[in-house]
Amino acid sequence: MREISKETLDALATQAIELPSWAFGNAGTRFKVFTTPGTPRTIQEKLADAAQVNRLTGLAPSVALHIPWDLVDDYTKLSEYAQDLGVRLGTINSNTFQDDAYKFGSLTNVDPRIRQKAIDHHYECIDVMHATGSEDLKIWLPDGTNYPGQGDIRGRQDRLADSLQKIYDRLGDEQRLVLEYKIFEPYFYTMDVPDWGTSYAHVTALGERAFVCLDTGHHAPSTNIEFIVAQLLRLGRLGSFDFNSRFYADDDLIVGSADPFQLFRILFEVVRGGGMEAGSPVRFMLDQCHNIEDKIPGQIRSVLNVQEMTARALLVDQPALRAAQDAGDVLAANAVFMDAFYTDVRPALAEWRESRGLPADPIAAYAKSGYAQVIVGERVGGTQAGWGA
Ligand code: LRH
Ligand code: MN
Ligand code: MN
Repeated sequence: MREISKETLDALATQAIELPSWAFGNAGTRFKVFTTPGTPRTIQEKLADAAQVNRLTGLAPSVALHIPWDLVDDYTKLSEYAQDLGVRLGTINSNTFQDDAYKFGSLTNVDPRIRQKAIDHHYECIDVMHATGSEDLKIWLPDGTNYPGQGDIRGRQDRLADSLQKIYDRLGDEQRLVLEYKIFEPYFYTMDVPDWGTSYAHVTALGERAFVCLDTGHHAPSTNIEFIVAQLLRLGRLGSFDFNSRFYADDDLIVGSADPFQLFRILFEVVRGGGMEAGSPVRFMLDQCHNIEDKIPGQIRSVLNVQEMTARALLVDQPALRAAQDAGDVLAANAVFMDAFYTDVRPALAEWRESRGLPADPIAAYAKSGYAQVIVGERVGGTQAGWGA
């Protein structure tokens, strides 16, 4: 068993995991969306719930917004509201997947007026970022085709490059563009940004402040995600993670629930590639939906899963690993790696949390806090937020 060193705890103390505002609404599947009593009706209520996660874990100081799901008149005021709750507004996610105009594409559309409409939407997102002080504009592009021959694959890439450049050029000096990829869905033959290579090609063409976003649910089954992490870190273009778990497709389940070992392997490459170091461009975010489980404890469980696997990744004895690798000692190298993975860090982390004035068991503390009962009592009337509002 390896001890958790002071350096490991210091590294963990700097970890921040952004929460998605949409995780607090009723969402999770294209089939039955089960409602939960106490679900937020407004972005302010979503922020209040997110603040509970941060208060109990110390791990989630910011909340990502989706525009227009989280539309308000005054984002400066919303930002102040968040600050009063002890959190801040983070990544602004654009949305071109709910508008009739985008049936045949948004930033890739053959019609220049529709492309301009999509570009203008991103300009509005950048305005929001100026008001909120957000650093990242995240673009997940829903564009694609369903049938061979339906669209000109090459032409769509050319139009995409042109649209992205117009958006990138509008960013402030401190702002970044993060381009998320996804293998399929909503289209099933081609997606215009289906993989990390396509995202990488576009972001490198744009400039230094453009990065790739890796959503862990957006790959073909059995893709070696940690390899992609290592490569993007090596190239200096890994901008952010959307963490979640999947068994089949884009399942958006609690991160680390389906395959904790994969999360460990990913976080090991993050550590190995300097992604935990000060000044690293890598940001952690959750992108999850909670359909059958309670949302606030679901988010608490998620950030703790990331923290626990990061602790295990930091525990890998890197000099011993390197020595075994260099000596060609396959089994010794694997043993060093597995030793860290099998180390139960939970008791040590619970103690450490208490030493920092946090509850040893944040999920139990949430259950005891009575917050769930308060929001169930208070949030009556109005319309509960769902995926999309
Ligand atoms: C697309 C996606 C993307 C969206 C979010 C709601 O599947 O992962 O990040 O913004 O879901
Ligand atoms: Mn995502
Ligand atoms: Mn997704």
